[in-house]
Amino acid sequence: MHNPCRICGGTVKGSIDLGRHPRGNAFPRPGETADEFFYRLVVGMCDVCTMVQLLEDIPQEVRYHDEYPYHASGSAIHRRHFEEIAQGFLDTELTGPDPFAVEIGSNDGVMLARIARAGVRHLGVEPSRQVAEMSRAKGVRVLPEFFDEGTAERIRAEHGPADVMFGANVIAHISHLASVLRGAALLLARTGVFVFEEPYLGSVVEKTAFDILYDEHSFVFSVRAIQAAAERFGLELVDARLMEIHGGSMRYTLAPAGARPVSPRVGELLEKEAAQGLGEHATLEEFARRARTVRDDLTALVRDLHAQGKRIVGYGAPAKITTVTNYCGIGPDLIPFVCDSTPSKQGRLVAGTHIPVRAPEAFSADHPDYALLFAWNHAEEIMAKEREFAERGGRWILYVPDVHIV
Ligand code: DWN
Ligand code: ZN
Repeated sequence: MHNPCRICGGTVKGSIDLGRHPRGNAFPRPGETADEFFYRLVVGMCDVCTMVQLLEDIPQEVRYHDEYPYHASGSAIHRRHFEEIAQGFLDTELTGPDPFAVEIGSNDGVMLARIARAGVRHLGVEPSRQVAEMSRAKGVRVLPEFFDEGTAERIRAEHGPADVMFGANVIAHISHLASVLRGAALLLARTGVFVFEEPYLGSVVEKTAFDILYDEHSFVFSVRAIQAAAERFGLELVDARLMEIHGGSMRYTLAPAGARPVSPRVGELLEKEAAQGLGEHATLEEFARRARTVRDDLTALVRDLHAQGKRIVGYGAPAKITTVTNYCGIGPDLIPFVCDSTPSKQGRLVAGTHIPVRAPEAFSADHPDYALLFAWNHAEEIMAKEREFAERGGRWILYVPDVHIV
């Protein structure tokens, strides 16, 4: 399978083929599974600019519908993370006479609420109605649209240039990334910055985190690919920092070309990426082989425990659960339910495999023998919350970076 690159037109060769999958965040209601949408989950790298991308693109209106169920403020660690980001902007970038901040995909307003409380001009650009309403309730101003260069032009005409543009776990979701970058170049003040953080290819490869691959992640960014993409649209990558959040994300800072000094971190990370072979097809092919091993090991373990009469339930229903359960063929026969703290996911089913999602009380009311941790990036927070489970002899099953029991 080959496609033209969405950024530079080069050739993208499909190196990772995980087969047919439903949408990661579909979470259908029972009785709504008859005509689920499936696509072929194939990921590859551009042979010119090295951007890693999905070969089949799912229309954005299908993905970010009115009932988009993911709430960015669903974890205490995430809430703190986004409040710190907002405070950082208030302290360093939003200090001029009448500063203006724009967030692309502002979700439930977890970041912008802090900026709104400080009385700073801001605008969230968020097409999913329910989460946009949640942010309005926090005093956040929202434009209910998808961001592209047309939106950028209109925002600039109405509000003037932006001192800060921000996006978290959203920029890599936008298949018209070229238009987003053109829009950023249009909307940013000469002294402004465009900061975004997204799951990092280096961490995904290092951890064999194949479950980060699903319809929403049109791209998996690397420093090298972002530097090249920024350059094409009059922007420059001036900083990049690796963070633990979401199992390994990179925070990129772009500025108008030549406007800011470039941090030495950028060069250091580029060297590290070259040593890791991140720009090579062979690295993705090796990743695909390791993903198959994880699948075989996890399926064997779950089947074996089930055959021994052990009760296993799932913990956390992140979008990632859709990839891993569909890829491994794990359904309600092996895992009767998965618990998740997000009210909009409870009472629904994991797309494709139809494992029911229940409230966390279902877990604590009747502790199983094993809990398969799908929200592995929140392991610390969840294991601390569910200490009693382990104290009573319960064991956690993890599959990142390989299958193991703790
Ligand atoms: O790009 C995206 C990223 C990176 O975030 C989005 N497309 C959506 C989202 O992906 P995800 O769904 O994999 O995100 P999380 O944060 O790993 O999801 C964690 C899930 O676990 C949530 O549904 C909430 C749940 N949870 C829980 O039930 N109890 C989380 C915590 C911390 C808990 O204590
Ligand atoms: Zn390319």
